[in-house]
Amino acid sequence: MTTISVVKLTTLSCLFLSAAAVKNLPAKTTLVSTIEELATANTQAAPGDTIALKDGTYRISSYGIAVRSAGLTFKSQSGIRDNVVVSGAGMTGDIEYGFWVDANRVTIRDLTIQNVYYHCIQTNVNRDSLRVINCVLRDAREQLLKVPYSSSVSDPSEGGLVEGCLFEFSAGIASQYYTGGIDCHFAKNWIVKNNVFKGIRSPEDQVAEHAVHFWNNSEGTLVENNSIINCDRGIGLGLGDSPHKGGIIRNNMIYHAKLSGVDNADVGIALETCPDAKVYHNTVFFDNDYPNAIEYRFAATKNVFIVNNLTNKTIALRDGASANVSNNITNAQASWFASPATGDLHINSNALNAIDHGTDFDSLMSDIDGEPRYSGTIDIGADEYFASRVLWFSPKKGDPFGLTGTGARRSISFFNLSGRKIRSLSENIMSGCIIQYPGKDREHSNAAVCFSKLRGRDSQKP
Ligand SMILES: [Ca+2]
Ligand SMILES: [Ca+2]
Ligand SMILES: [Ca+2]
Repeated sequence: MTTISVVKLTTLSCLFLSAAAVKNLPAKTTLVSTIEELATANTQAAPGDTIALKDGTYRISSYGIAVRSAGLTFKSQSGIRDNVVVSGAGMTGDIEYGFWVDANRVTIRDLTIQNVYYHCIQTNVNRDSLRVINCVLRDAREQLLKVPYSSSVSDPSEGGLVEGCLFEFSAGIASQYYTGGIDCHFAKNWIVKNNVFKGIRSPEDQVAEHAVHFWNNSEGTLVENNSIINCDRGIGLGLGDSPHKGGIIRNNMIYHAKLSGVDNADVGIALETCPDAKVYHNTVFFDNDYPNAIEYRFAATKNVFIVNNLTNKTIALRDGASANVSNNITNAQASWFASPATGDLHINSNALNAIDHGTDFDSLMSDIDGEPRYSGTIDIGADEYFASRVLWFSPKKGDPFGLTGTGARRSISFFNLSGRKIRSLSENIMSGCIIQYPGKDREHSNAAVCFSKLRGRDSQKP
């Protein structure tokens, strides 16, 4: 019998990504266990090679690891990022970078990179298709990841991906104000997804840069499914008169506590000189006194959509901007969330104003967890709430399911991976009974079973 239970859902996007990641297999893999072996392998690597680091600490002896061959991959052999630490000499030490990337299509994954003077990772200008996946970037004196700008180069840094990483300061605060998480100039079509940012904060009077910031003629950035906790500023596209064009900010959770000591708490999401952007399905909750969760600023910011966001602060027009602002909630309560103090802004059954009150927008099919959103029952904010969890499976006709939980009326629906409903049982189904999959044998190879949300009064006591 297949028992319905709490299951961590594999995201739709991950399923598709893993298929795409199969191509471009590396030409050669070199295994290293010391910083000297790493330096030699890096010097001798041919384009497309992989350098795999055994578990341990790799203390950089000068400058940083300069990557000059296209298509190289640096990764831990174990795949466990905490077990392989690439380290400088501290935030005031003489090691400037973790990785200095001066080549296209470089991948850095499953590593910890920390304790450097400038940046854990910096690219040269116009270096395309950088991928930073499942890394920890910690304790740099300036921004943790940097893409720079040069007035003499007219081709942007394109197609970068930063996914599944942790950006943080081990003290919970930076060493000086001129810092940030990801700081990208003149970048085009980057994706920043499924990352966690903690304590990107200034200890001085001036506010730090954002956890995620794209500006200086950047374009088309997608920022989704990130958690941003106690950072001075959350996500910024553009700054002042330095523009960003287009871009999507969606499914992010941004929390800022009321902190003791220095606290430059500022905005959660900022569009500045940023036309044609879309900001939707974000959750921003502040326990501090900053009045605005989302700001759109300056006259060049127009044709912008701000939809289905869940906040406890204002969505603020500033300095002559214009936007289509609709179907947001700006009076969210702490009791609606799983654990605001730790930045967990998943909603619970108290969030009745948010649950199923979202609108269809931009064909978004999933939430911050990768759980599906279905037209007609879309929640406002980053999290789609399910009274019961969802299970993906490949059902055969007659497969039995036992329902757990306390007795309440439920209906049950079956969806395919595209989110289309393929079967449903709408009669009263009581907990403890056994139901059978109603479809044909192996009719759908990747179907999902989903208990529909309980309606009305019942929804408060599932
Ligand atoms: Ca380029
Ligand atoms: Ca819903
Ligand atoms: Ca969810």
